[in-house]
Amino acid sequence: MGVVERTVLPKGANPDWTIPQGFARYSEAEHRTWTTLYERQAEILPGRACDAFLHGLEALDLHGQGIPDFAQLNEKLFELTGWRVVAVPGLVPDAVFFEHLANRRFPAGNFIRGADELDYLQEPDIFHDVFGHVPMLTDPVFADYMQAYGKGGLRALSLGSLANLARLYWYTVEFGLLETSEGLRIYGAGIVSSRTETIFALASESPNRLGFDLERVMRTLYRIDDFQQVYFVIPSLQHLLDVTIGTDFGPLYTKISYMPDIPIAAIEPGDKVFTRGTQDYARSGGRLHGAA
Ligand code: HBI
Ligand code: FE
Repeated sequence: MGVVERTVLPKGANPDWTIPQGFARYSEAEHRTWTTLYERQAEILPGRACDAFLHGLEALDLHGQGIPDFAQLNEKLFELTGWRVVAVPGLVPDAVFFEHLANRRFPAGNFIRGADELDYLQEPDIFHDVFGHVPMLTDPVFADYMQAYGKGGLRALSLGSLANLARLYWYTVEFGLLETSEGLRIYGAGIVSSRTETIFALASESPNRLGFDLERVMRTLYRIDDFQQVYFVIPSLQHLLDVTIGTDFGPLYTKISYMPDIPIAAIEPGDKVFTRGTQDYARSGGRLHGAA
């Protein structure tokens, strides 16, 4: 995730960093912020988000009347795929994060962004985590993928190859696109929870859009401070699961450790190119220069 992760267990947190959600403590203003963010996304996601995401949103009844109560949310989510959302104070150490995923628990920040920073925040808040990530966990294939990713993360930590695996998370779970018969659709949480990047990721001529390849993605650098300069496209959620389950990551980590990282905007000879981007947005200075 790139932002500075806390390493000292916060006061009052459990050893696995979970805390009570504190649902009763949310103010009217915080509930209103959720509803505002939800309504903005609900308006633009049909035709842009993939079916699995839209079905998940419906199934979990994240209707937008304020911040969801995890207790109610978990009854529906657990019924569907055995996943639960657990409240945490923010970013948790990688080992803690992977341990939760490996056990079908999704760690979600319990705080929500301020009304003055609706469009962009560095650290994931409850809207990014719950609206962005949780609907996809209602899809059985993606639910299996996220658990496999968690198990892989624990292994990557033991092999010292976390950076490569973090790129896989970044270019799929956070910023992934899916190829469908109606065109490209969004499944990445970082895109689907952002009004501006939801538009940019599918419509802008600036970024590259390339076919997903596990080794390619794990060698590709990423940025955390602005829209992505490349999006990777999977042919199906099943493909992502099959590739992750079917790969022995040990030898792959070793192989790519001898290879150079791939620059963010590069197009490599073996790439399947959906969009050869102009990179105009990044070149013009991106978010910091008001371009979009
Ligand atoms: N902690 N709460 C939380 N949410 C994340 O998405 C998260 C995290 N810790 C580490 C992390 N993500 C990434 O660094 C790993 O996916 C690599
Ligand atoms: Fe996220």
